[in-house]
Amino acid sequence: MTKPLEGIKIIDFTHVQAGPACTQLLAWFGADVIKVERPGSGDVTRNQLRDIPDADALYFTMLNSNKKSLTLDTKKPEGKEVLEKLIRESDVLVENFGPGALDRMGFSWERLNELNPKMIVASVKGFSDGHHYDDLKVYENVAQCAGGAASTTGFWDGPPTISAAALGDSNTGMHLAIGILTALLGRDKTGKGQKVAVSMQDSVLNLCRVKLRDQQRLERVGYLEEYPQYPHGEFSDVVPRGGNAGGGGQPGWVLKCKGWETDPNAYIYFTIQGHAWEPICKVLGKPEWINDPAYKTAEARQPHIFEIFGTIEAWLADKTKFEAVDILRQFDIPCAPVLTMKELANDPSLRASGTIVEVPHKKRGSYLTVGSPIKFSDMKPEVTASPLLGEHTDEVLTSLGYSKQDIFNLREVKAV
Ligand code: CAO
Repeated sequence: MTKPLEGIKIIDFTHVQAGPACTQLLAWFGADVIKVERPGSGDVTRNQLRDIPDADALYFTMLNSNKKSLTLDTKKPEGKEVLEKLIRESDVLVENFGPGALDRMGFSWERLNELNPKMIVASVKGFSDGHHYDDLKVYENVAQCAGGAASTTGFWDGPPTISAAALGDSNTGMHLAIGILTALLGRDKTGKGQKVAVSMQDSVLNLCRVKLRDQQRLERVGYLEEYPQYPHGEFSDVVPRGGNAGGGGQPGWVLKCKGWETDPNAYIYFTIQGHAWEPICKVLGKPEWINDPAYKTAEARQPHIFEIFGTIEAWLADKTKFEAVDILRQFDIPCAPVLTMKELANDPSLRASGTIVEVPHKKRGSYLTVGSPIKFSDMKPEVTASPLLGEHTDEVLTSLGYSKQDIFNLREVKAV
């Protein structure tokens, strides 16, 4: 089966998570992704949090599948020469070095554009160009704080909180992938490459859009009626942390199920969607609430929403999270069990859909990873193992016209 991005050659100058997540996605969809790594060490994540001595860490294998690995010291003149050749015949270069690193290496946007005017140069940085923090190096949690996620996540009586979801890293990589695909479509029309830049702060903020909505509502009316602080608590002039409240017009909360005393994940998320109020009352054995003016509308329920959640928890006390959802799903009530990583890893539906995949690896045996979350009718993205460090160095150099002797010479000067 021909994959849509077949024939697109990508120089993957990325490391850690934000950049690799982007290029991995493009590789799944058929792009020829050549990861350029420093000889001897490679991407730092190969060594981070290893669970098997001498084998690439899961952090690396789970973000670099379907790629080739070329070791190249791009600070040495011989290495730069190889990189220039690669640039001349590639469609995209993706990088997420610290600010200024690519320029210091001698590959500014101007130089890259001169070497290959059709090439798209895609970058992730912590902050956008020209931002007053644009000199900062940034990791995930830094971005979550800078992008508005931390100040709006957690409970009102606790500190700003980081989400486990990689809002700063993988999310930024997904934004970059959209930018690259857009620039490729643009190139079809203009014949020209362009620079695509995504900042981690901007990508986090893009996902916190509704919190910026709330800031404006708060400034206009002084309160936010869907937050737990309403109507009994106080609002300041900034969007507060709302605990587990639903973000829109459907109040919701994380509720205890049978076994919560010993199992920290024996919970469901329960949403009180307006149209499901009648079935909710029937399930709970509270038919009198259906038309009671104190309960009938979302507005009337809000002042005592936690009393309602308490009643639902009493109903949940003798049901596991799975039993509860199996009952509630029959009544069109939006809900889900709080699933652990162990449960997700073994979920038969996720295995069947290719979202959780087991990948054979030369050194590790096999490992689990998250496959493509995007499904297509004409293509099933296949996940293949991440490359060993320098696994494809000879192959890539040969394809660039280097002879065996040339490759030997490059090795002698430690350029590859
Ligand atoms: N050959 C020779 N040198 C190489 C090389 C290669 N193949 N690959 C990288 N290098 C060099 C770079 O040129 C750079 O050198 P100088 O600093 O001397 O110019 C150096 O390696 C390190 O680059 P770095 O600043 O990117 O690395 P770091 O470990 O200090 O910082 C990080 C890591 C992630 C904080 C930084 O890269 C960054 O801020 N990136 C942008 C934001 C980002 O993507 N963060 C998300 C990471 S995922 O959590």
